[in-house]
Amino acid sequence: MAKLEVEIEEIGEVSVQEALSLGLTAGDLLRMYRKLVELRLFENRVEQLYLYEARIQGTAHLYTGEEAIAVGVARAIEGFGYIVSHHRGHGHALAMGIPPKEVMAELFGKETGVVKGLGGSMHVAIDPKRGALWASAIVGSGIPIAAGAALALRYRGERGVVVGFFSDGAANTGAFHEGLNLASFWKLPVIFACENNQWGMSMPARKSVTCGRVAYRAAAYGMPGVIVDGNDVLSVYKATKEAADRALRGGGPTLIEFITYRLKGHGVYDKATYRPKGEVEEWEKRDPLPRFERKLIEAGITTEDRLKEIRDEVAREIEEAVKFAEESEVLRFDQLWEVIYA
Ligand SMILES: Cc1ncc(C[n+]2csc(CCOP(=O)(O)OP(=O)(O)O)c2C)c(N)n1
Ligand SMILES: [Mg+2]
Repeated sequence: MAKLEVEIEEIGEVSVQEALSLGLTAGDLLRMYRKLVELRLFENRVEQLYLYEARIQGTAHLYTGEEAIAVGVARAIEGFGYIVSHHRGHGHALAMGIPPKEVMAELFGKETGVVKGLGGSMHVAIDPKRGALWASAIVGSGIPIAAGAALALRYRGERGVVVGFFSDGAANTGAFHEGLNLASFWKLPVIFACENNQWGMSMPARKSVTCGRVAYRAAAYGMPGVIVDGNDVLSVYKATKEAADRALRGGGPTLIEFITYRLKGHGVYDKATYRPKGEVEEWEKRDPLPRFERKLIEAGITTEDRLKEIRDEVAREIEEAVKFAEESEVLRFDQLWEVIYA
């Protein structure tokens, strides 16, 4: 009988020492910490604005708990990378360098928002000049789009890599299989970045991913599969850098499964009572922020006082973003003509 070989690389926790040997500087590590804080405090504030202050309408899917993925990926592809995002994209947008005030204004539906207030929470990670190509709330739809963008890079002769973000639920859509197969067939410079946050709405990934691990599916499409500690920003960086280097060398796509956890409900209004007792507490012990703080202090990169200063600075920046968003105007009705393409 023929046998399918499934060889999966696993990347566990990466030390500060190893990260420095991979080319990151102490300054880079602190900038990554600042970004992690920006993503976390942004989402904390957004939750408040929706749930307790009722200052934003609609809904939002928070990235809380998954920050290490966006931050590690964005750092690893800085200068040559593009991303395709999805419905949980606030973190992707901020990690790619879209200013918090523009993301916040988009949530408020204001013309100063990333897409003029016309897209809202599920379309904040769209800013091509910063490498954020596209975001769609249609689950899985970004996967073949990421492959298509990588094909465009090939056609233009541009040196670059596209990262397509999606989560465990999306790995069960037809678009996933179509996108991976085509990318492998054409050896495209794309990284399929599965943020396995353990849940697709109220469906646990342990049930829906029938072969156990999303990364195993890489074998079916003849590409490397990697399982990564998605709550360790340095592991995320290392895995993404390896995959990006391979793609730039013409080695084709990689499927990376980042193991993480959605610390909040599916959307801001979901209390997630379907989760087993104790699960959140277990994952809180692996929260990417305190973990990175401990590593930085233990490695002598910084002090608790400096980290607190960073957190305070970022908190002020988020408050300014809220003020900016509130004081901005909505797009005028007659300006709508400017954004109609067909
Ligand atoms: C094609 C499609 N089917 C269903 C939905 C409704 N829906 C929105 S988010 C979601 C769950 C997605 O789970 P996952 O891919 O794990 O992403 P996560 O929410 O965990 O980030 C579903 C079913 C949708 N938006 N698009
Ligand atoms: Mg999920």
